[in-house]
Amino acid sequence: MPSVYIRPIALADSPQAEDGEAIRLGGGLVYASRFGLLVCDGTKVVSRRRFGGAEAREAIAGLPDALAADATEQWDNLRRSHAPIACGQRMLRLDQPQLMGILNVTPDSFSDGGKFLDKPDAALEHAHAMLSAGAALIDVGGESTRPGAGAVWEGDEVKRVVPVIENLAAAGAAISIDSRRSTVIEAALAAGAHIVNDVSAMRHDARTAEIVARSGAPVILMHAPGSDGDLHADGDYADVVLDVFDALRERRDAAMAAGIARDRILLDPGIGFGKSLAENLALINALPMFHALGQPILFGASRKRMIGALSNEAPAHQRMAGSVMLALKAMDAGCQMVRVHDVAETVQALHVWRGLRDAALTDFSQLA
Ligand code: PMM
Repeated sequence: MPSVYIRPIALADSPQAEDGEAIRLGGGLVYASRFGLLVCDGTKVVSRRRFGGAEAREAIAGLPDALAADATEQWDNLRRSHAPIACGQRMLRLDQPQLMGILNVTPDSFSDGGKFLDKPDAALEHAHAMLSAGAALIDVGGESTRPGAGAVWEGDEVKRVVPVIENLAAAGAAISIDSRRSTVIEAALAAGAHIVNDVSAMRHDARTAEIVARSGAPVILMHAPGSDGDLHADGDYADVVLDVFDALRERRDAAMAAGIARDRILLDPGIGFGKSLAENLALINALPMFHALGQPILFGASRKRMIGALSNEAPAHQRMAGSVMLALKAMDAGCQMVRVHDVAETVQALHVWRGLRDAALTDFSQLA
C-alpha cells in the first residue's frame, strides 16, 4: 500500500511575504510557503511534486483516492493550532516555543549524572534556578537512557523523583516526569507531576497507556527504535525521516485507541536515540514536516553526542553553543517545546528569536 507525505520545503517570514501561499505551521510563529508531496511504495519513491500553498487542493486532488484522504488530513494538520496545556495553576501556551528545563536525578546521565543524586538541596536549587531563568516546566528523570546505561530498580527511581516533584509542585511549578515505567509515572502523578514524558512512547510498559488515559495527563511520545531494554537498538531505517514519521503516527493512534484524548498527545522525533549523526541531521532538517501529524512537537538535542561529533569531540559540558543553535533550529521549524539543560542561555536566544519573528509580522516592506 503506497503512502503519502507532505513536507514543507520553504519557510516564509510572514504570511504577507508570500501572498496567499504561506500557511501558519502548527499554530505557531512560523510560516511555510512551498511543499513537497511524496508518494512512496515501500522504499520506492513513486512520485514527487512541489506545490505552493495556494495549489494544495489541486495537488492533493491529483492523488489516487486512498492517498488523497491521508494527504488532506496532513494538510489540515500542518495548520492545526494547539490549545494551551493546564499544569495546575499554570497554562503552557503552545502558540510559541516553550523551554523544558532538564533535571536528571541519576548517577549516570551523560551530562549531569551524579550532580543531583542523593543531593536534594542541589537538585531543587538547580530546578528553581531554571524556573527563575524562564523554563516553562521542569522535566524530572530518575533513569539514565544513555546507550549502555545500567538498569535502575523502579523502587529506586520512585525514591529519586518523588521528593523533588513534591517540592516543585508545592512551589507551583509545571512538571513532567521522564520515565518509561508505569509505577514511577503513577507515583510521580500522585506527587504532583502534570505531564508524562515517555521515551519509549508507551511501548516499554503495557500499563502506562491505561494510567495516562485514566489520569487525563498529557503525554509526550518520543521515538526510539529499540523496544524493551535497549531503546537505542534496531535503528536500521529505510529512510529515517519517513520511518520516524510513520512510527510516531502509529504511537499517536495507539495512544488514542487506548483512550488518551488527541489534545493530550505531544510527539518527539527522539534525537540521538538509535540514530547516527547523519540520521539526526536529516531529522532536524525535516522537523517542519512533523506538524503534519497534527500534534505539538517537542525537540531535545541539548548537549547530545551529535554536537560533540560536529565540534571536534567537545565534551558534554562544552556543548552549550551547539545546543542553543539546535534549539533555534527547532524554534525556526515551529516546534512548540524545546528540552534544554542551559535554560538561561536558551531563554536569551529565544527572546531574540521572538523579536525577529514579531518584527517580520509587521514588516510591510516585504510586499514591495
Ligand atoms: N532525551 C533524553 C532524555 N529524555 N525525553 C524527550 N522527550 N526527548 C529527548 O530528546 C530526551 C528525553 C536524554 O538526554 P538527557 O540525559 O540529557 O536527559
